[in-house]
Amino acid sequence: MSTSNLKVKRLLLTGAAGGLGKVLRERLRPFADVIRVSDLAAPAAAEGPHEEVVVCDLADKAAVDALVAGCDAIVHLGGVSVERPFEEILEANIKGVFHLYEAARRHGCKRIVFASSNHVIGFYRQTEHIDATAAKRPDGNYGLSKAFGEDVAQFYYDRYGIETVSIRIGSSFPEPLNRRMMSSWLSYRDLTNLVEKCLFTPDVKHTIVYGMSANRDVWWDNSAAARLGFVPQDSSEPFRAKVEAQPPVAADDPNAIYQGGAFTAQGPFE
Ligand code: NAI
Ligand code: 15L
Repeated sequence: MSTSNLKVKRLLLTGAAGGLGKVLRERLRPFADVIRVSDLAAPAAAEGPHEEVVVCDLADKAAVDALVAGCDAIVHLGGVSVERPFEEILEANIKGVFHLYEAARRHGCKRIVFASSNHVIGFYRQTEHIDATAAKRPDGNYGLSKAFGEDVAQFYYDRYGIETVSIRIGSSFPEPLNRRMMSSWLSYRDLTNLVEKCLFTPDVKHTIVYGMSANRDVWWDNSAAARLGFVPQDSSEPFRAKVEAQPPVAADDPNAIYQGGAFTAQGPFE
């Protein structure tokens, strides 16, 4: 179905001071009367009455409760976005996602778009082709936290009817930075279009999709995203010559073996 012209009254965007948060703060503007932008690090000041800025630590249950009050939908980007010691991941990503869903339950917020990650399935090899129903194979503390987030989303749908689309984002940057990202890259335009579909497609229950553009060589069957009406417009192909001018990657480098690349070899931290 067409989701154009649909609008949320008040949309909460967490992680708004981060890389993708800054992008989506601008690009989601047409899809909400008011966007409440939030982060632990102070986001830029509100640009007008269509924005509300709230500094909030996702690990703080009471603060998250107040943050979610009055919001009709949430795009949840906030949290630690790289591999880190468990204690850091625990606060931002494990407690954080739980606080968010609890607040959504208390305040009757019925739609969440959760920024999950390819690191939920990072230990699959780049020679394997999987869809979103494949068993999870997290590649570290960070991947484990995103796997937990997806399970929280499923539970809050089954128990309370809160709908979520979990996007296992590949690599969303202005351009692919290395050979691995030729497969995992998601352009900002495709990210925005996908988030729009995740916000407005009816009856998504808990759906898991991959966040990738129409790249040439892919590891993921993204038919679940296609069912939401997502049609990627971009591809990593225009960047191939630039990326392949980089020094070759050794055959035993995790970046050449695993879908999760270097994340599979980080840690332990003590
Ligand atoms: P980022 O690290 O630039 O942004 C994350 C934001 O979360 C930061 O501004 C940070 O201050 C905030 N944050 C961290 N701990 C917090 C806490 N306790 N309370 C409140 N805010 C906190 O990451 P990026 O690239 O913008 O990613 C956004 C989301 O998408 C993250 O959840 C990340 O895990 C996910 N993702 C991103 C990918 C990418 O390629 N950019 C790939 C896969 C997943
Ligand atoms: C992620 O989950 C990270 O948040 C991002 O910074 C990239 O490292 C990305 O995965 C990736 O796998 O390229």
